[in-house]
Amino acid sequence: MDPVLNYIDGAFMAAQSGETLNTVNPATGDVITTLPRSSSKDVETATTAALRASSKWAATSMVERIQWLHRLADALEEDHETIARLESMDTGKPISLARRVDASRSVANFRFFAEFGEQHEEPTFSDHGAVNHVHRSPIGCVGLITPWNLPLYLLTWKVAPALLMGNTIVAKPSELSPLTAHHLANVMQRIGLPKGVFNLVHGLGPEVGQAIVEHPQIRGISFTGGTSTGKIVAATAAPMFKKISLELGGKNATVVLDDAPLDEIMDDLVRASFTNSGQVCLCGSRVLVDSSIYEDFKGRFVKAVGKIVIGDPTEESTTMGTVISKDHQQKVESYIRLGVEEGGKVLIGGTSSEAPVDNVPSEGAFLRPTVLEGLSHTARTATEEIFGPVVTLHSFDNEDEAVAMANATEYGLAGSVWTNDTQRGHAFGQRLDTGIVWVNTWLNRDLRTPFGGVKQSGVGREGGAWSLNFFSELTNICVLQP
Ligand code: TXE
Repeated sequence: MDPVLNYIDGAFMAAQSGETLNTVNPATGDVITTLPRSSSKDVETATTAALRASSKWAATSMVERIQWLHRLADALEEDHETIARLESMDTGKPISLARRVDASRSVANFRFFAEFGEQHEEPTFSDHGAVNHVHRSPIGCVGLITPWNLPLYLLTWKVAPALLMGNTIVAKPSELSPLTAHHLANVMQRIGLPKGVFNLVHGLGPEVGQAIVEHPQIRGISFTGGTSTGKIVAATAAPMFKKISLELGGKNATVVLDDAPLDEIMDDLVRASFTNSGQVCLCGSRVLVDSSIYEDFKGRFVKAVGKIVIGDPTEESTTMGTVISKDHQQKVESYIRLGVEEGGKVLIGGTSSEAPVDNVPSEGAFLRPTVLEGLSHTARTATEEIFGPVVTLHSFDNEDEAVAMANATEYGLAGSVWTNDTQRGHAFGQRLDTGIVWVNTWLNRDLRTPFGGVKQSGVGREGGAWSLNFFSELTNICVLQP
């Protein structure tokens, strides 16, 4: 495969240093291709290009920018299968998932913000003989830094509103999953998006990401990734008074109340626990079950987890592929071992040596879905983000105890509650210290809604008007009426 290159000022180029990194197929351990190991010099070149393009792009009308978003959605739609295959190869996720989630949502992100932009009207406020007009202008040049779990999905989730609001972009995808960002740059060039509006700089976080965050002329930073990295990003950006959006880690609770219809929800609960090998910040990694139904639930859940088809991500029948890398496989396995050390019992799965996946290369970062029970809800395994196919089961005796357990981590991103009574579920959801709660569903996404977390799960919200507000500056113009 051709090398991945930086995309700066409408042209593809290597890092000025000439240095490269390898991107690896996690299912085989094979090197797919190389990507630039860029530095602050490349970030400087990209930022200069973005600044040069800034005033002309800001002067385009919303109608023109909406047309560009539609063109991007159309182009990604044409490339849907290519994008799915690239994403699956780069991350080890099953091709079926890459089609259904990554490729489809990347198209939807551009389509949604185009349509949202068409419908959006700025409010006016009249009082004291005056009319107040809210005037929206771009931040200018923004930095977008994104992770490896949903590479194009999370990059386009930021690119679409940033462009809609008239900003120019310096983006940095994870060094572990550069392929689809590179494809997006190819699409940008193919459809003729004005040069300098979108720039892509590949490389290591502390070298390229850090350079973006600390660049004085990149005035807004939208970051999705780990909480520990988010702290570094925040510490750098805050004293520079940059706008900052942080979508970080999570340790989400799936709460099964005593009246939950177990016959109907098991597949959804497995999906909520193990989608993308548990590498979705919204996955439920702790399952809290009313003690009166715990044993019945446990048997059904373990049986349903046993039906997951683990294997070659290119096979249509595969429903779980690998985790992102051998390093991450080892991190996740260390938590499985910790879970046992902390008193947990493995009900299904285990480390790759204890529960090897059949008929896959040993170089592949495969891990079976693992369920542990018997752990305190305050154990490290039950409170630290693992970000892999590992779930802990816990029981509670009443709703107050379930709320206390669900809120007992330093994270606060998402949660779900399962019950026969939706009003009971809605009331329960209001007691969870999270940014998102699903009742009898999971990953049900209306893109107009606020998306984000509290505590160590981040700062700010993305989605609909929240994205427009992040990626623009507001001026209130008060006009005294004659
Ligand atoms: O995130 P990182 P990764 C969590 C999950 C996962 C952990 C690490 O726990 O195990 O984060 O995942 C760039 N300045 N989530 O490695 O390291 C980095 O190059 C600026 C939850 O993806 O935070 C990449 O492009 N940038 C999350 C991006 O930050 C830096 C989804 C994310 O990398 C940097 C993914 C620095 N100093 C992981 N260091 C979610 N909430 O969805 C790294 N980067």
